[in-house]
Amino acid sequence: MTHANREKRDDRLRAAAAGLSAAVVGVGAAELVAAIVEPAASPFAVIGSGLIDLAPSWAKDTAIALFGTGDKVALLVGIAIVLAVVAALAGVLELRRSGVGAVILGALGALAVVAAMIRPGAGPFAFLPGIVAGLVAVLVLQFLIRRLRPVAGLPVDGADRRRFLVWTAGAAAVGVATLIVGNVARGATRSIEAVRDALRLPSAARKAAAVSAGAELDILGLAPVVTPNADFYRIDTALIVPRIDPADWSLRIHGMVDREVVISWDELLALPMQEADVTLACVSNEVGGSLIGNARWLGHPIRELLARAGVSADADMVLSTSSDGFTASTPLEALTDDRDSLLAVGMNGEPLPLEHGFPVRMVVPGLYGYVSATKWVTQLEVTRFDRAQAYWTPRGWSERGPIKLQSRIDVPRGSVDAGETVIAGMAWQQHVGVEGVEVRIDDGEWQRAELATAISDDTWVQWSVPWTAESGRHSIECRAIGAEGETQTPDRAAPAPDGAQGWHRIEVSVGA
Ligand SMILES: Nc1nc2c(c(=O)[nH]1)N[C@H]1C(S)=C(S)[C@@H](COP(=O)(O)O)O[C@H]1N2
Ligand SMILES: [Mo]
Repeated sequence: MTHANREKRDDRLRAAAAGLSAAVVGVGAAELVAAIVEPAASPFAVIGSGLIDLAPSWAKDTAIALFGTGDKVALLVGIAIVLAVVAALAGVLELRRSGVGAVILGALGALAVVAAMIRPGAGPFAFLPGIVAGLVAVLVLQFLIRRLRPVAGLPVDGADRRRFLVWTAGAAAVGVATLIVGNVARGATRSIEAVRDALRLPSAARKAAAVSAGAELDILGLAPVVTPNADFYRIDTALIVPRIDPADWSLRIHGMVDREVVISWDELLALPMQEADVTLACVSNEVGGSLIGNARWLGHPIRELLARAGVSADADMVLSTSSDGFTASTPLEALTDDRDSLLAVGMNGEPLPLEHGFPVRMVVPGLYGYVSATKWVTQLEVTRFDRAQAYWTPRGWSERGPIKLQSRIDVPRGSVDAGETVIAGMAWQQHVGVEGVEVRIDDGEWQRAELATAISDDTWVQWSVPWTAESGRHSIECRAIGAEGETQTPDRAAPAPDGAQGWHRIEVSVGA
């Protein structure tokens, strides 16, 4: 390679570094501005949320399959990688022709502005972080690239290139520092956590019976029958957890009603509260998966509030909306019959954790979360299935989502010593109930498992079978029997469109 060619290639690398550095400064400045004016308008958050909303159901399922509940982190890392590549390219192009790289970075800023402004619940300053990101990145890019160009006919020399490097590294360092400050600043606005911590929830007028001692088999490796809040699965489209001050929260019930009802936090808490043990399950849960959990919820029956509004006889659905624009379509009868459908404020004796819908969410026994369990709920529109669609319906999921009869093996897992051991797991069909579980080893005879005492028909139930394990490899399968006598179907189905099905089968190796 000739000297001139090598210089050219090195300058391209420098220009790429300048592009990267400009992007880091732009993003850092935007995060800082977002932390001050509107945390939810951070360019990363709004572009990520936009991608989540655009994603077809197969993409969502693939993301959950690959990354589990780490899918959001994976998305943010993905965006960062794409941004880095595009910014480096913008640097190289800017060196070749002034203005080209600037247009690219400016366009990225514009994208962030649009994504921020079309978010449901966008505030008046939602446009600002994106504008700041674009402007700062363009100015820094042009400043740095100018340093790589001959001035007044004098070629760029070694000293110029060293100065360029210092500027580029310096800018990147400033960018990283602002990024850190911006994120710390966002974390420092902990006021909602403080409000939550200070809350005292009213005690229940209708308490749930104490969980019977027979409900918990206490087997190592078996899921506990009541899931601690910290271990409760989290699934939602919210890249940034909504932060709602209860003082600002209200719920509006409208649509096909005799009179609109608006209820504030204080009004809600003054109503009689009820406890209910309900197992929530995600429609995306694979056979044997862990997107399911059980909690004791505290809330006011939704039925009572709907009665207050007076529901039209033609209505057959309630479209619930969250503060961040998610919607769920719940069959009206699931909210008006005698089941414990709650407007919940408490989870396992605490106010709802922020990620689980603080201050108020819906909990409906018997339906998958995507059609019933709206977190951060702010509106209930009484309507009809032929008039309105919920978030996941046009994305390939059924408009109705009753929970399927399912069972899962939790232990043993992987390998076990030969001799006396135990096979144990969970079974569920909320609001129907489970009558039994059967297990078979190496495709042998089905044997009946011992069922723990179910907390209620609205919760999952533990089961176990003693097993004398002989060394070698074995397969274990389970199937549940529903309270109405039907056996869990062996026919496999993927989660989309209305929930996975099939028997859970595991392989274990038994050591000598
Ligand atoms: N606001 C809002 N509520 C939501 C969702 C969402 O994306 N946004 N996802 C639903 C889905 S798909 C499920 S499975 C449950 C999960 O509730 P959890 O995260 O408390 O376990 O919340 C439901 N409520
Ligand atoms: Mo879900």
